[in-house]
Amino acid sequence: MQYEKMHDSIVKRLDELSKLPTIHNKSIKSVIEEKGINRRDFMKWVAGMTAMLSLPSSFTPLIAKATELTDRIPVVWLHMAECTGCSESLLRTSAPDLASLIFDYISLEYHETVMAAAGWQAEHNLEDAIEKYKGRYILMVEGGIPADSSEFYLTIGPHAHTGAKNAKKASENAMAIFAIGTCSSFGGIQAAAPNPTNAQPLSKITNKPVINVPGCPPSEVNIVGNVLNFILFGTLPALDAFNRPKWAYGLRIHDLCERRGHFDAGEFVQEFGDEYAKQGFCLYKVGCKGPYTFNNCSRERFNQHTSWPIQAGHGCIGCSEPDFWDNMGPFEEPLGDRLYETAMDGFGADKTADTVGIALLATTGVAVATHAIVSAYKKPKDDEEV
Ligand code: FSX
Ligand code: SF4
Ligand code: F3S
Repeated sequence: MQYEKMHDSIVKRLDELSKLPTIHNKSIKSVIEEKGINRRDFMKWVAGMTAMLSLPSSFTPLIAKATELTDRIPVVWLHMAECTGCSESLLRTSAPDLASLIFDYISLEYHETVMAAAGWQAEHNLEDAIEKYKGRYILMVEGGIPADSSEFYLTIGPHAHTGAKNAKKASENAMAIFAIGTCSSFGGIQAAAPNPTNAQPLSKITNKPVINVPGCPPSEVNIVGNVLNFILFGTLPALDAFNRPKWAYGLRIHDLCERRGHFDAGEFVQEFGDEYAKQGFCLYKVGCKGPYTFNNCSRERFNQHTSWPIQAGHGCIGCSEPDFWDNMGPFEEPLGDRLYETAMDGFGADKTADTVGIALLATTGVAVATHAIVSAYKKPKDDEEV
């Protein structure tokens, strides 16, 4: 019944969206065909997206339609202080997969890395896009934002507007706002102690609601999935204590990790390159922060779903958590039983969940460390030889 109602309201919303003008003369069908991707692969991708958004498979045709309509809602993407890894994650795959093709197809009105314009023209294009699509565009912001008296550490364009000024202005007129990447969500590396430029997350620059899509960088599916989710529902998704969509950040890396069986069996890599590393044992003792990190990397992976940090042999460094540079280090040592605390005190839509979540993390910290210590006494048989 709940799904029936949801289905009907999505159908209605997609019908309304399909009446809006399209910016392409081409359908997504012909765009993907030109790139040599057949309909079957497209539908496979759509089915995967449906599951990722935690929707039943009967919604797959609706997700296909929503994908078709991604060119009806204009997107403005701003760069602040960052490494452009978030855009790279999406656009610079060696053989563009569907997520990046769909991003190409989206009505991207302004994106400094991919647009042809520069200087005066670029600045003009941004003002134009904000004016023309007032109240109708999705704003995506990548990077931390130097604020207050340090605002001038980041200036952009011929008028040397500060990043904070641009972000604030673009936020005021946006229909929905996404902070893409950990820098924009939580400050990221720019905000690491001693935070010399007073870099702040986007949510501290605007009073409007911001959906955080952290990860340094986030995967392309989490970025495109958020656009699709907004197209489907037109409202904010269910968020966790740090305003991250639950469909993407609802579980810990540790919950979905392919090495989890080894963790439970007390089988740990003792140092990088040892015999246990070759056998794919758990990386907790060489610093994995998967038990404290909420993200879906193990399920979605990076580079066309090829691999992810733990598969490549290094522990998770907690890159989608607030203040991970300060709180999760040293990256190659276990967090042990140090309590995990976050500087984002009180920030978030659900304070109760926040308190419970942090208490859970603290308990997990102790439990995980205890497990690792206890299992040190029941090391794998040939441990002495290593
Ligand atoms: Fe870089 Fe984006 Fe990290 Fe930050 O990603 S990958 S430093 S999250 O803002 O460009
Ligand atoms: Fe995987 Fe890390 Fe958990 Fe080990 S500690 S199971 S490597 S997430
Ligand atoms: Fe980041 Fe950990 Fe995923 S380091 S990319 S959250 S595995």
